Amino acid sequence: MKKECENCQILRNLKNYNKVDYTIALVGNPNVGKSTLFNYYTGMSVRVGNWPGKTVSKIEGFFQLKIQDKKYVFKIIDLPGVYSIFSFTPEEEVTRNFLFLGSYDLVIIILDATNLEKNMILAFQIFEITNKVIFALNLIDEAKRKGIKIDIDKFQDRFKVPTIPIIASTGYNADLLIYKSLEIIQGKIKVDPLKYKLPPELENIINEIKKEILEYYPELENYPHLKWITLRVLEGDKLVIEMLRKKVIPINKTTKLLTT
Ligand SMILES: Nc1nc2c(ncn2[C@@H]2O[C@H](COP(=O)(O)OP(=O)(O)OP(=O)(O)O)[C@@H](O)[C@H]2O)c(=O)[nH]1
Ligand SMILES: [Mg+2]
Repeated sequence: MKKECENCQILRNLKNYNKVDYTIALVGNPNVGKSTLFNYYTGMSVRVGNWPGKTVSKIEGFFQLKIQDKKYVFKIIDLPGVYSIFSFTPEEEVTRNFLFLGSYDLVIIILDATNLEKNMILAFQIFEITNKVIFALNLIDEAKRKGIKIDIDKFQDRFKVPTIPIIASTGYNADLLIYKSLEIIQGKIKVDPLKYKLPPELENIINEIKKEILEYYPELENYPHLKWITLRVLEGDKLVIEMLRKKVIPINKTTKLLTT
């Protein structure tokens, strides 16, 4: 089969560049290979190892994707591994705050192909924040070794998210992953991930809270994170409640991120 980005090339160890074209964030459960992929792209050597919780803060690096005579500079952000973004642990707070308040063009959700079901919990939480996502199905060498077969076409149809099987430790398909990411960022591929449905009683409660929020803070009328914020209020999320109270939600910044 002819590879889609036959003429793609990742240029790492970037020294000279004028500006960053796009920012990509790596998000996923602990120990799924985020830092391994980050090191592959950037030529850096942040800590990797076979135990969870190695990355505890946000780390930035840079690389280029060359397609024939075009070059794109990417900033890539390695985030701490988390099982959820409900902000209980310091790692969750770093990742959650970045997704909610940070600037980025796309989130690469890294999934462990040997442990897909568990990984999807976080994926659904990310879908609530942004549509600009792609799945990197990592550790497919391990999955193969364990006899796990994944039908990629069925998988991406089911969750409505483009999915690229990769091996972060060898760089297999890492160029294709960025090529597809670029197509999503540039709007050539539209992504609208499957969202989970809440029970009608809960939807009613959410709508009531939403109304109250809008009465106090009408600027949020067309804010795409409004439902996400409302759910956080329902949970008693201190940061979100405080930001609402002070009316300091970064409306413009995140609006850009959400429209696909
Ligand atoms: N066989 C195989 N091993 C991999 C692959 N990707 C990563 N690994 C290994 O998986 C382990 C975890 O990788 P990390 O990159 O540290 O994972 P992480 O997601 O950054 O982990 P945290 O920072 O703890 O969340 C390391 O031992 C890697 O060498 C892969 O595609 N195949
Ligand atoms: Mg890491």
